Amino acid sequence: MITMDDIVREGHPVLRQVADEVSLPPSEEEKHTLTEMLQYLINSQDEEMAEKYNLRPGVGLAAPQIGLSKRMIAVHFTDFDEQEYSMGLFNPKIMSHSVEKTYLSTGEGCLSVDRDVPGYVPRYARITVKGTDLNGNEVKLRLKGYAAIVFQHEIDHLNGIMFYDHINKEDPFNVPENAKPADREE
Ligand code: SB7
Ligand code: NI
Repeated sequence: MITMDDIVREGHPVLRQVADEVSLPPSEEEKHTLTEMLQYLINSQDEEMAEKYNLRPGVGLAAPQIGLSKRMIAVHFTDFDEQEYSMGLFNPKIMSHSVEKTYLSTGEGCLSVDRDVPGYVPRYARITVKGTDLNGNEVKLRLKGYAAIVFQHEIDHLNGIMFYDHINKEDPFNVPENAKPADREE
């Protein structure tokens, strides 16, 4: 079982590496690891499990965060429009994105970052993602708002990018150009 002891923290070079593609079909070991990553997220959102094993709640996890430089992500969350996302993806790729941006008014956090980093993280408002799921099926997802933000945060990890790399250093709460908040009515 994956716990916080397995999560690598900022400063570890693996978080800055460009992760390797998983050659398809994935091995049994790769499928097992991705299943465990998804299970971490499910456990971390279960109050009893989270308390018992000291799990910090997370809606997503990327393989580099457990020290594995491979293109694998897991997500587990319900979007603002009640749509549920619970899956593991091999080789997720953003095929296209909007010009319009979005951001969370609360900023972002990361299981690999043990401090608050305030500021808006500009993200594409809409993305299309392709990847291969745990059953070996090719999937194509059209995502907007919060879901688009979570997938971009995870795919960034595969490219060695941390959420705070996107924050405007001079003015962290400057509203990004072309952007509407994903979590607030305007
Ligand atoms: C806020 C939090 C996350 C994504 C987008 C906005 C995920 C946090 C957990 N992770 O560190 C996953 O990489
Ligand atoms: Ni993260």
